[in-house]
Amino acid sequence: MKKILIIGASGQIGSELTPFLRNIYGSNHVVAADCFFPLKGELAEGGPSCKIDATNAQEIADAVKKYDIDAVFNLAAILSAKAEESPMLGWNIGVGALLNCLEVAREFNTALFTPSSIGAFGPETPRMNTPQDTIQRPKTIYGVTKVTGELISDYYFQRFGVDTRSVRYPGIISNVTLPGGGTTDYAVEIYYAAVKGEKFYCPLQAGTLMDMMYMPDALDAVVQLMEADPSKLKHRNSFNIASMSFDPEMIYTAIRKRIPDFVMEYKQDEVRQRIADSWPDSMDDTCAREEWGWNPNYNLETMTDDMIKVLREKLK
Ligand code: VAH
Repeated sequence: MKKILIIGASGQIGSELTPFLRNIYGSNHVVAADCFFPLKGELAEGGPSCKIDATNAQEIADAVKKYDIDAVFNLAAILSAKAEESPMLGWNIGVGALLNCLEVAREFNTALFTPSSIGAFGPETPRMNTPQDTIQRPKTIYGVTKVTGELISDYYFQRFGVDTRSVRYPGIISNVTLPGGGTTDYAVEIYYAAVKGEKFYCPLQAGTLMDMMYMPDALDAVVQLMEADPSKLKHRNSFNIASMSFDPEMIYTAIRKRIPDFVMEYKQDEVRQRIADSWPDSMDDTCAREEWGWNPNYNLETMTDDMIKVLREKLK
């Protein structure tokens, strides 16, 4: 990869992936794009940026030509809980933007990364040690867009040779952008409440296990996969990747070890609970480890140390 375009740069992943890739590939080699424009802070000041509405294929094509792009990161999506409020918006962004990116990648011979998610699985999927290749019948529009995305991206690879690659992200925990309508976002909100000294009302019930991942590992995964030797890839869209699995009680306990007076109560959110109950408890990521060397660094304890340290600095 030499010249990279990040679509959806101001989202949860994009806002950290952009500076991360600029550090590796050079500030002027990573173009940050979003429909919310102008961008702010480091996204705008740290390198080139442009306005792209990912549902407009011409805007994507114009940027690929203007900046001589050889790799596109399509991060445009409406997250799971929010998409249930507007299913057609979830579909139009999740699939419409991807189809535009696939056509541009085919025409201009760029590589294309589009994240999938544990949301691509459903209640019929084996919950523990979810296999790489298994049944996928998600019950959310978000999950339907992710399965569609995986299938159409594999098709563009097989039919047109487009270099499409993807990972099934667990819930990503980060300390830069505030949560945006995801089912796993309670695991971000809880740290903010704890550091601010506020009681936290958890929207999911005890025992709701889900795969989770700290943002630094999520960023490493993207570069490792996109830089992987294509001849070693038996899969492409999309790899299971996992690092930790926890429920609300486990993260609450980890935080109270560091902030003993932190209090959490349960206040169930029906929509998020229904979604979380349909997702795996833990995924098997052997294929990612064997095919491109996936190997996460963070666990619940080390992530909690870092989240509290960074948020104490950020919120003081
Ligand atoms: C969501 N954070 O909750 C996203 C993610 C695995 C979950 O896709 O919708």
